[in-house]
Amino acid sequence: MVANSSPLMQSFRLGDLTLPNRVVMAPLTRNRATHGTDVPSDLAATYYRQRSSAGLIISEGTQVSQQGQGYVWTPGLYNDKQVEGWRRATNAVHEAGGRIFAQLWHVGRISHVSLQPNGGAPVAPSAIRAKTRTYLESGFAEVSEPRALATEEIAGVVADFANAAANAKRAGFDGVEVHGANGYLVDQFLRDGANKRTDAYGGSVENRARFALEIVDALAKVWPASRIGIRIAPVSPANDVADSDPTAIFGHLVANLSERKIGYIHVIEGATQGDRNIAPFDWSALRRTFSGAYIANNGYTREMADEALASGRVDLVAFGRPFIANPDLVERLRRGAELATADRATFFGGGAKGYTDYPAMGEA
Ligand code: 8OZ
Repeated sequence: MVANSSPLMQSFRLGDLTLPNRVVMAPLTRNRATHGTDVPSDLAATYYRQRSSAGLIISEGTQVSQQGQGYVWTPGLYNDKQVEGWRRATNAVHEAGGRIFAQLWHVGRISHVSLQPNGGAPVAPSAIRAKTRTYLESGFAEVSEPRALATEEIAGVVADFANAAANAKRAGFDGVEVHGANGYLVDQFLRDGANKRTDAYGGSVENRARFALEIVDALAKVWPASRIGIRIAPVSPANDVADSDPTAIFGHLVANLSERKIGYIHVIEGATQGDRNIAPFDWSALRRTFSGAYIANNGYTREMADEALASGRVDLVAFGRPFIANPDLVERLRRGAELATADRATFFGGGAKGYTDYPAMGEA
């Protein structure tokens, strides 16, 4: 390894964990779980092991229940076989000296009846269909019409997150991240374009943040607060969500997360996988609202990351797509080496091709 004074290569204390560098592997949906069971395959263990030089790996979105699934072949974390599959992956990462958190995911209305228990309607805060598509074994499809969760049902969904968090512990993960971004269930509750409820989970910012905070409180019964993170995307239009005042809802949420002393917020700045400047938002102000670590994400280059880290505006930087074709991304960033480009055709689904066959430098 080449000695390097780059801020990206400095170690970081995340609670009681020492991350050897500031490079986080962002969660990446790859749709390669075992067909029919949604158990992570042995290929997943290889894939994550190859990327274990990241300061921290955040797993691909992992559904907390069958109801929480919105795409075909995404892995779950709600039964023993899935726990066993994930244990192979976490063992592989730990043997290689890495750390990995599980991203806990419930898609809410971004789903299709064919993926739901008994072919039922996907659930959402309100019965408003998103204008977006999902993909099934048969290919892309419009998402199904959702039904609104009854107030009495919400505790059960929170319990599914808690159960998956306990399973994450059994599976050997180092912590958990709530998927609160990209228009999935937690984000649907947060944002008033998707949440038209009139009960204690809708209306005011306090009410719309209640579901997210109840999940975090349930996770904190299973994990130390420092091992809990949440991913948010305050202004992203991904999956057809919008809010009339993102600063109000996300400011309130993050202030309350700060009181709970969770480990980090993981913030997609701008449009997911898109324009960082899609809407004005004061990321620095959000960061100052929070006492824990700030993981920045969205289109960062090495130069942008070093600058953001050096300024103190961010603590860690998550890279997503660059990790697909660069298993040794940390070493490439360290050296300022060229990055390989991933083949979009193998992003989602399939086997080893485009998943575990990208070489590290010098292996090609
Ligand atoms: C790409 C394809 C399917 C899902 C997200 C979990 O955007 C996803 C996702 C990304 O957060």
